[in-house]
Amino acid sequence: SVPAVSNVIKTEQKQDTCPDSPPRLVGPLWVEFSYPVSLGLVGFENPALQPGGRSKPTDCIAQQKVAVIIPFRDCDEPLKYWLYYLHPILQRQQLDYGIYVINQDGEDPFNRAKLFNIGYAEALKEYDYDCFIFSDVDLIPMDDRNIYKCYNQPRHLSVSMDKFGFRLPYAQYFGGVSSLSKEQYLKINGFPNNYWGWGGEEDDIFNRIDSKGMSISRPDGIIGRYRMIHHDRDKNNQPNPQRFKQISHTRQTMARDGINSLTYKVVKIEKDQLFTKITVDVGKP
Ligand code: UDH
Ligand code: NGS
Repeated sequence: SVPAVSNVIKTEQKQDTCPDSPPRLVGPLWVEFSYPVSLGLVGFENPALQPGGRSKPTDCIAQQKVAVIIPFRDCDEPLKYWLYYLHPILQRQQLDYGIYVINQDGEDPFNRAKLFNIGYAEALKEYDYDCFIFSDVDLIPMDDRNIYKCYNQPRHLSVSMDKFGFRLPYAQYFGGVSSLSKEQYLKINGFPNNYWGWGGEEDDIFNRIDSKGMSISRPDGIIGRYRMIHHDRDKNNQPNPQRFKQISHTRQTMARDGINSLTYKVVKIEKDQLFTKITVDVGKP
């Protein structure tokens, strides 16, 4: 009946959009990796998480729907710390978010940028995300005012990393943690699929952004501090010898190499309480 319908509308309108400055942020954070953390502990400390590492604010409507994409292979220890530190931060930031760990199957050279593209595609199959965070598994923000959302321009979040002496290694550096809205991502045709092994792919992404007339948005060097979890360089992630040649041709290749040319096979999807793990066959170099 008519009265019942209007009642429903009233209840749905009760909640306001979350504020620009989330009220429960604390600012600088203590981040260290000297004691071990377990997934059980992370689950215990984050009881409100939904399967797949999903969460949204209960007291307001999140400004953005954010998929966090993590490229992954054989990095379980860093992942535990990442989940331990990031879940509480992302909840304080009042985001409607999900965590997607994109696990490269097999032993071929690692393909970080392609894993990001796959994460973008797979996350959108599940929910109407409008913002994508692309994060290495080993980077932990040291200040929760560094908000994991999207901005007017593509955002570089990890501007002040401990391993670089808390400054940018070079002005165009776009590695570590970044965010692009769906619109910004599609404008650059996503990321390259052909960077096998270490290096260069984030410079290609920078070139894509630059060539489309966008600029890089960044937090200041205090809010943008990060700690990196120490680990050994992986044997299957040798420097890509093609990378310098490749980044010199981004402007010619980007229209045909990107989200519009992405091919892969999903091997397995696992829903943990703390994250969604998608194991994929990315093909061969
Ligand atoms: N990555 C992995 N496993 C790898 C290589 C890379 O998960 O074997 C992911 C991870 O999210 C990492 C990111 O890709 O943070 C960037 O990797 P990188 O090699 O460019 O840079 P980094 O120096 O090396 O951070 C990460 C090596 C991870 C150790 C794996 C132990 N088997
Ligand atoms: C540049 C690489 C980037 C890399 C950055 C920092 O030289 O991919 O160093 O590397 N670009 C090329 O090789 C073309 S790091 O110190 O983190 O190992 O991200």
